[in-house]
Amino acid sequence: MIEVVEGDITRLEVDAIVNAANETLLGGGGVDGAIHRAAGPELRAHCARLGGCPTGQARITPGFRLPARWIIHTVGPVWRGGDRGEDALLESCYRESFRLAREHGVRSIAFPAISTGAYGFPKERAARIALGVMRAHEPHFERIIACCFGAEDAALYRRLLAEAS
Ligand code: AR6
Repeated sequence: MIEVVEGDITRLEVDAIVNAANETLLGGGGVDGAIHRAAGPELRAHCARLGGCPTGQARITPGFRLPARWIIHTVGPVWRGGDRGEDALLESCYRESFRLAREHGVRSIAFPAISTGAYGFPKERAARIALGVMRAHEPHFERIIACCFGAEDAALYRRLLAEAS
């Protein structure tokens, strides 16, 4: 079942949360910064050993001080106008995150709106891609959460979910 939750992803009590990281995996601003602050310095030390992650792929780490057991770090595409493969790369982020989640026995997972902050991906276009991959994975999970940072994003996700049902 897909749920829309408004708020800070670091607070969610789920098996795994997804991080919108950059290719270094060493932290940054936005949701990445919030996750690193909440998980504690052990996360950066652990990530430093992973050797980065290419755009469209994902890596998994423990959640350290988070309520979530796992953090799945994925690197969304920087929006460059839409004809540089951005849609396929964003879809790949969601798919690869789900693939790692299933490999690790994750039953509940929360995603932020990957690429729609600093990386500038248009929000509705990104949400349609996110929800498409989430729907395809619904049978394999107890809870799939679209974690929205702000009422406007939550309203967008709720509208798109209602449109589809
Ligand atoms: N919980 C849930 N969502 C959040 C939170 C939070 N605590 N904080 C922000 N968001 P962004 P990107 C939302 O910029 O566009 C970083 O510096 C935010 O409102 O975090 O993929 C990385 O290191 C937006 O809807 O990620 C990369 O360099 C969404 O999360 C770069 O930013 C994504 O915004 C990645 O950019």
